[in-house]
Amino acid sequence: MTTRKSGLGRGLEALIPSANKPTTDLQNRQNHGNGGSRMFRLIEPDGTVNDRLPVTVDEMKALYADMVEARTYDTKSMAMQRQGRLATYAPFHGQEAAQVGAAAALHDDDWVSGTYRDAALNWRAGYPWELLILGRTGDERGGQVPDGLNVLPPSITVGGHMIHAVGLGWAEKLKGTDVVTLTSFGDGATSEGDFHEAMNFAAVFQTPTVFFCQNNGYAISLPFEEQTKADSIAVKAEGYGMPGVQVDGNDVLAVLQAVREATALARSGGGPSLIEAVTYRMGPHTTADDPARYRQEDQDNFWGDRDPILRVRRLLEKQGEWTQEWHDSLEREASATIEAAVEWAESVPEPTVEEMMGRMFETITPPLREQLDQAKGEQDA
Ligand SMILES: Cc1ncc(C[n+]2csc(CCOP(=O)(O)OP(=O)(O)O)c2C)c(N)n1
Ligand SMILES: [Mg+2]
Repeated sequence: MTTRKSGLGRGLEALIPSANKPTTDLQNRQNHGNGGSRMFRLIEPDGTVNDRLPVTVDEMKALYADMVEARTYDTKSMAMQRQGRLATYAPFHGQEAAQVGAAAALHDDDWVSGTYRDAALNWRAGYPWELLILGRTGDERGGQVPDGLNVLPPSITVGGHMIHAVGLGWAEKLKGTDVVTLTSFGDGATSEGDFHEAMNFAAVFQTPTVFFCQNNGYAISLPFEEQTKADSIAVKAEGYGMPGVQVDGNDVLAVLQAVREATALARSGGGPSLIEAVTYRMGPHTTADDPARYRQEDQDNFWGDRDPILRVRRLLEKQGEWTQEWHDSLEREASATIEAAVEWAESVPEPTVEEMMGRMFETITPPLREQLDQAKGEQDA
């Protein structure tokens, strides 16, 4: 699974009856749904498996390697931000399974429209580390998507990109292709009007859109239970007339399987669906945040034991497929890859003011022209 691949699943409905039942379980709500019997899961936190796995052992190991590489990027980015080499950074530590699993289910030409926290999703969907890092250094050329790659630049505006995703899906439907769009967003984004508009439009027009919510428990400091009075994000699908399913977002195979089924449904003309991947943001909201001010250590410990990489390691260990040497070699390779990408990004010459201001419009607007002249004047002075 080195490129985006997908397989046919059972049809998303198979997962829905249990997932959509409302829950009154207090513990479930405190853990924003995790641990509940209604959640679709293939790998238990201790590494035991519930069902036939949808991948081969080699594919499982490739997903593990991808998650290790993604975490290496995340750790390096945090360190670089502290060194003043990157602008504000939004870590995805803890959400690797959700992002890698979702991307692994896509076809090469499917659209991906995600957020500032979706670097692993975008990378696994084909966006080079080099450009992701360049973008974080503050150079907007990092947001210039390579030709032929159907990945949108990350949306900083919470929720706005879901509407773009629906439009892209609608366009693909009108063109008669079987390309689908996956849009990734957080629990907080479901309180935006854009979420409602996107979900409603997608359902009414039956666009091939997969709404992929990474419910990581928080919108900055606001916990899930203060975000919504619904029992889950997944149940909201029903109000729009589309299937919804809650999956264990720290189980890479459950995510892969759910996204495969949702994309298969969309590809075959079955319209949109909503997947809630229940996960946990292990780090701060961004490098500008201090989570110690609003959450407890035991919460972090609870989720630390549910680490998505550790879970696959436990599974592979049970099958005699994990060794420390293998893991160390993956980390070494990942570090070399990320270091090379950093070196490239830091060697790119700074853009000129003409480049910075000349990209937005074919013909530069008068206010921009004025700013450009002023900037050039200051440069020459
Ligand atoms: C429209 C809009 N409102 C507010 C913000 C400020 N803001 C940035 S991230 C964020 C929280 C989003 O939480 P969630 O959707 O759960 O995503 P997460 O950060 O947890 O991945 C907010 C309110 C914004 N960027 N855009
Ligand atoms: Mg969140």
